[in-house]
Amino acid sequence: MSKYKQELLSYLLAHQLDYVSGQKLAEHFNISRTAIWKVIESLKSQGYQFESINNKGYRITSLPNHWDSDLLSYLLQDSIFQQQFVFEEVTSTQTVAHELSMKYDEPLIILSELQTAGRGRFKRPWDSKADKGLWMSLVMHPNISYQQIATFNLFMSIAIAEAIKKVAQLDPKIKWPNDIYINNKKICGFLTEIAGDSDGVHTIICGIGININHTHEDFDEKLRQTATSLKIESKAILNRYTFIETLIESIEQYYKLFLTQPFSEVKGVYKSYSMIWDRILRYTEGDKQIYGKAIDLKDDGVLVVLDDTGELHQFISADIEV
Ligand code: BTX
Repeated sequence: MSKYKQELLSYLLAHQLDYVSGQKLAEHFNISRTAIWKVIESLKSQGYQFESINNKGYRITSLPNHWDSDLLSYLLQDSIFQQQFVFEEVTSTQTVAHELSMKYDEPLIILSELQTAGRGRFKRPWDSKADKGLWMSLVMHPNISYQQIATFNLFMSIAIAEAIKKVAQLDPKIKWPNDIYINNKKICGFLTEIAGDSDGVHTIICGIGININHTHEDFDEKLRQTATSLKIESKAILNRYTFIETLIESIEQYYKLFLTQPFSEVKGVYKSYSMIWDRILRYTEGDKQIYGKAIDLKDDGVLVVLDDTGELHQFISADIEV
């Protein structure tokens, strides 16, 4: 792709409401109109759509659905994630993120169209079809204690739920500790891995999987019973760039809060999204299994569950059957 692609794309996106003539672009970039035309043709082949009117010029009318690192870097230019890595296929963005986190000190985004070995917690497989979802790992370098990391997932859950609500006008629910559901089906799972030393946690690698444009048929028979997507729920195809822009903004907002505020500050918001509150559910952690009702979420992230004999149980992470 032409070396002018990123600059021309940024210019056209910044003037998305106006038509920009080939002549004006040629003068602005000091290249020929033929060179401009070639870049535009190549953008079209990548899935960008243009409206072009004689004497007026070009206007971008639609963004591609495929991940394009130039477009991402334009949309995320004000974000803390200035380094983005986009792949067609990886085993798992988590694995790539671990490797890259050793080389870079700044926050990173790793995205892939397809994961061949996407993973959930306890090495459970995460279904990651090409072009359908958002399979992403974020690398952040905080300077926090091991104790503080316990509430990270709580802040991230709110960030993801709020982005889904804002973009798709749906009613997402948080399933503690690391899932988002809509209408009792899982739309998102995320997992947090950390690296640290005797001073505390220096790296967080948060892997987020969100089903965006899946139809029922895109899930295998078993997942069809338990999984859903933004498209299935909102009955509309969502542009993944619109979603990622809002998601990253929301994550940054809650990441800042996580670094500066105790969980108690957002506990009310968290509880308003929670789907496990005051319901008798099955909790499994290792060998332990109980039926009970979640009655409190402490400031250190511990979930307190009351079982039917009146005994209290504390969980730091558990599988909950809803
Ligand atoms: P989890 O262990 O809570 O959820 C895994 C379980 O969710 C699976 O056992 C299966 O039942 C179900 N499942 C698998 N795929 C899907 C799907 N696409 N939609 C809904 N349900 C599904 C949750 O783990 C954490 C998942 C994180 C995935 C991201 S994707 C980017 C990053 N890279 C990577 O390898 N993992 C993370």
